[in-house]
Amino acid sequence: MKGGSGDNDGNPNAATISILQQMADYYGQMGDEWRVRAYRKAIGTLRNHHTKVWTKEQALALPQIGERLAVKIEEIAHTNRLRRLDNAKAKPADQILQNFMGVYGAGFGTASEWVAQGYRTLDDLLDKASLTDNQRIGIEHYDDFNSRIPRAEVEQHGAVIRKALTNIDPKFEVIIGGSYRRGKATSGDIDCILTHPNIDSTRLRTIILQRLIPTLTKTNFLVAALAATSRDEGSKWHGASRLRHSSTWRRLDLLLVPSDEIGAALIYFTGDDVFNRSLRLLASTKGMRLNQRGLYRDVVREQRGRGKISEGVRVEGRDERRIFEVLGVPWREPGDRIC
Ligand code: DCP
Ligand code: MG
Ligand code: MN
Repeated sequence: MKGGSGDNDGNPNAATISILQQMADYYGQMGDEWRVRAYRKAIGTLRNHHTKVWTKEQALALPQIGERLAVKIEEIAHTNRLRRLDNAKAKPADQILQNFMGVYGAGFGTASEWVAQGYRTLDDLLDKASLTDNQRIGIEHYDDFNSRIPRAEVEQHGAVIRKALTNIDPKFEVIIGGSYRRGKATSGDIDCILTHPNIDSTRLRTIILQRLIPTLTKTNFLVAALAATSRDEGSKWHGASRLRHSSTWRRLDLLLVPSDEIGAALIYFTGDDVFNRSLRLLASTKGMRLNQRGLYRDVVREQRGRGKISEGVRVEGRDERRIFEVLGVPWREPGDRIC
């Protein structure tokens, strides 16, 4: 219930009334009718009062205003705001932001924009916001994408991909990485490395994009394609998959890796992300560079800034253990790769 601000015009306590009204609205949303009544009474009193109320004592002298409200009235009169209201406003906004950040593909920036545009719920977004196709998918499958996937189901998704891929060529290999490889009981998504002993990255990409993805889309296993990238860091495909007889969509990430990079890719895709960052940092302190394609030596960096003059020479890419060795780090089982 909004207090019409118009009828407070000219009232010396208009600013105070407006803030008290916002508190009343807030408690109304919380279902705290007792406080709503207390605020309404105080507001009524102030509406009928024709001098500005500055102090707690002045407020207490008026009818229908108790100790706690009197303190608040004094705070508002002197600061033009009420910390309690700021808190009340901040908290839900924060929760909305958290909620929006759970939409696949929406980071802090997008989520903040949605909040700033006044959207409060996922339904608001679906009804009113202008969304990309992928954002719409992320919202429509919000609960699916934010629920954990049991190991057994992760394996079933992996098996579907393995079957389709070995149908194309029996030498293909599918390794499930991410939190699954670290031994977690449940995963946030399914991270699959696809590799072949003698197919290079370009042809790998062609086969996956032109044969595997269309095949698995036709059988309704793949239900959404969310992103495909091909950069220095390697080829990735992000999408969603669904098991037959299940209506739950799962987030699926594919990483396409030629065999001479498989060791570095395994390290990268096993994580966790913090472990990866610390390993990369360690490499750089030793004049080396680690990325998802390999470990490089003789990297020459600019004096200032982070630019590189020489990319360096790749010393290892194929052998996961050997990368640890060259780095001088004792081998860590995937399950121990957390910082
Ligand atoms: N990765 C990384 N840095 C990132 C994101 C990912 O190094 N910013 C690497 C490490 C992760 C792996 O990729 O372990 C897979 O990324 P996920 O986001 O799928 O993370 P996890 O599989 O570790 O956890 P979850 O169960 O949430 O999927
Ligand atoms: Mg994962
Ligand atoms: Mn992932």
